[in-house]
Amino acid sequence: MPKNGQTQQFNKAAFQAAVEKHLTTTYATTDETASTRSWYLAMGKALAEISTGNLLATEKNLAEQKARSVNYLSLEFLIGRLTGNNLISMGLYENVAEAMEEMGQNLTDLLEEERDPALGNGGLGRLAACFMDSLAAQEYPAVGYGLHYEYGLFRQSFVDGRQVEAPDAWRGIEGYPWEVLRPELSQQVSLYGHVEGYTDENGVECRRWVPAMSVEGVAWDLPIVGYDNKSVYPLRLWECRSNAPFNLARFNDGDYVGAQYSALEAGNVTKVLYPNDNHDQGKALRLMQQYFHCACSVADILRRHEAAGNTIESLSKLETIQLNDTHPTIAIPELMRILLDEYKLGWEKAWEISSKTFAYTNHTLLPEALETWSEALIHQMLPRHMEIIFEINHRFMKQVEQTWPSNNEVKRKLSIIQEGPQRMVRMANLCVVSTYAVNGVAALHSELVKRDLFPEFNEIFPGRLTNVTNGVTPRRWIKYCNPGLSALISEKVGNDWPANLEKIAGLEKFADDAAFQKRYMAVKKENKQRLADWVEENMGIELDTDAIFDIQIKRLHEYKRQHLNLLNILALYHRLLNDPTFDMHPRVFFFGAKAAPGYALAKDIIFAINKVAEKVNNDPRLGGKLKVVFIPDYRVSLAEILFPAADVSEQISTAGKEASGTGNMKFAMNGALTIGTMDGANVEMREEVGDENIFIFGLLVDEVQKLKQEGYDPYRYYHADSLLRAALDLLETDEFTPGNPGQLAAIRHNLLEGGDPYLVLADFADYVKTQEKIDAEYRDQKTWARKAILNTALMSKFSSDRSIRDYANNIWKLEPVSL
Ligand code: 6GP
Repeated sequence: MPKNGQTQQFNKAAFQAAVEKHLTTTYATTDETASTRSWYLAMGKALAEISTGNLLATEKNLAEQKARSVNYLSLEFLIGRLTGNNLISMGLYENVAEAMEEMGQNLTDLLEEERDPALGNGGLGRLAACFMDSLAAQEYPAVGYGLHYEYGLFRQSFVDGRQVEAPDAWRGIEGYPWEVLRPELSQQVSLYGHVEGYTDENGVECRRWVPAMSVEGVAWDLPIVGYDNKSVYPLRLWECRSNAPFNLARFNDGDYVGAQYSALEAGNVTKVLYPNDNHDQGKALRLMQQYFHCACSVADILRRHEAAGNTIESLSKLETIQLNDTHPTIAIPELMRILLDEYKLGWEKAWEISSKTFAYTNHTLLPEALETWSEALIHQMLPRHMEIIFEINHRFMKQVEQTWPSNNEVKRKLSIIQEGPQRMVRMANLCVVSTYAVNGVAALHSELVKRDLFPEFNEIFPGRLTNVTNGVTPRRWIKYCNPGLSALISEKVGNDWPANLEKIAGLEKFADDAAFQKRYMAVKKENKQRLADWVEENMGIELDTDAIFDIQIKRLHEYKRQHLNLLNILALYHRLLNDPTFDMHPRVFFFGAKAAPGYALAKDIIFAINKVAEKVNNDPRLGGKLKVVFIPDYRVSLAEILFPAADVSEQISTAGKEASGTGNMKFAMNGALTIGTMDGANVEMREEVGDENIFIFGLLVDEVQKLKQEGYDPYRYYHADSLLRAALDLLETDEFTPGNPGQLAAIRHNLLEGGDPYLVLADFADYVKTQEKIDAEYRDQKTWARKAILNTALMSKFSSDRSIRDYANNIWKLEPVSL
């Protein structure tokens, strides 16, 4: 049983009274008339009362103990539904199920009423959510700082196979029951204006920012409940509200209407999450979002620090700020500005504090994702910050000159300012120069960060560049989403594994146990049935759970190569129809993916998969052997059904492109076997499970680089491989778009004339061969079960608890503090 204090404190009658109270006073309904949704909301509010109390107690305790904390700054937190997960962490799942049952309500139905807070795009945002969970579970003092977007990631539907986006008002009209407004924590954020010099009372020449307008930042806290402990940490999300009249310059000029108009614009700052994954769009409003986020968060960190009676000189001893990719980089010049202009510390002192406070995580090597901002834009919106960036660069360039005298090439490469017709600020360079630690997110990725992205930085700042391999929380991604497997694990290794995933290795010795294999595979079957039921109910497609469930779920991106998967499907289709000797075990290929609304080829790939699905699923000639299911509106709550149901996990990015991946870990924990390239964390997963228990294929990083250097010619593969040719050529016919040939041709065009930038054709043959191997091995269910069990047993390294301990021990130097 959990040792959780909260379970003991739970008073059923008081809880039920709180639910009743919220039904009437908050949602203006009664237990006779209330909808399931109102019951869910009232229950959520009653639970939030408990967590808010613990949040305030945690806050007080940490301030009193002067505990060192991490501040995790991220523009994205893809938390998913909180209610079920928080109930598990609070140790109240059964108690609340019973309490609600007595009130005539079924907990499972109530949980289905919650809409996912989709405040992130993909990997980076979901990692931030897992990290908050692991910080709280291990009681490493932490505050998560993000934005309270009015609209989360768009909702996706398909109209004639094409992606259509709709706004996601995730809070509904009633608001989100778990969030609590913190009116006392509001901040004012300045924008635009100019910088002026002045002489202070001691005759010292100073600079100060005279902003032209300000907006208000309002704090909402979401509770991150520690698993099996009492600590609750805030995920603090800032909402932008306009101050009216706030455009001081225009207001004073008499432009009253103009000033109000800008107020409307400022109200937009936190309206919507930018829907790009691994891609920088460079819009002014995005820079405003970033600055708004950083200004509110840095001010709040300083407020906490001072309220606890600490001096500014001790800031870096008590607080560390982790930048989740470069999106919050502007926090660096913001802290410098405050230390220089408000605390009047002088450059050396301010720099010493600031550069010992910040650390930065890099999440991608893709050039199109590396952020740059035009100097002109920063200068206009944040004139003082631009001055400070120049000064940081000026001092850094002197250091470069000392290390590489008169070497202009190195200077050009390392400079924070990129020269050209339009000068740009390179945010990653600013981060590396201004932080005490820079980490990649998997061993291979961190090596490539050192070798290819920042080799000179690695020389000039020895030891600064390091690795922390990603992980995922076993609470949400095993215990909550896979109750069948969880029960089986607990029976064999005891029930404390969710907080100590090392324990799961105890399953290894049952891998060959026939009775255990049976039960393990029975759980898998139930999970496949749960997914099949969802698909039938929501999409009207009937599935056979004896088929191999093969799943690729992640953002749609060329580098992730959903189109490689598609080409294999087309090859299977071709062979089933044309080769009488060809046989295959029935297989269902599942996809789940959103494409950035402006990413045309990604949308074409979605369309093509949907069109192929339509045909394949209804073609009697295939004898039901091949099914394709593209799950619409892929999100965390659907992931919770998909991961446990997978037999095969698709992790097929071009080597060197996927920094880590985290879905790969969730699949393997839940007993899916990976088909994957030697990329990201696949490499370390292979180390853990052994080569026999994972299906690796494709070019290695160095082979990819070599092939590109030598001049890659996709036509060579096209001409040499008749199966590949057949698959590609199908895209030009009207086989899947009757009467409209060529509707799918854009993909073929990109792969042939377009030069196939992600080497899909080069990896095709090996991929097909490896899929055939999987087909053969699946037929031997005993061997398959053994491998699946070993995957679960050998995944403990990939708990985000381990990742967070690595950060805490090697980077942040944090100690746990229990409540
Ligand atoms: C992602 C990486 O693509 C993925 O490989 C990694 O697992 C994840 O970050 C967490 O580290 N990157 C992004 O989502 C992104 O937008 C700028 O990077």
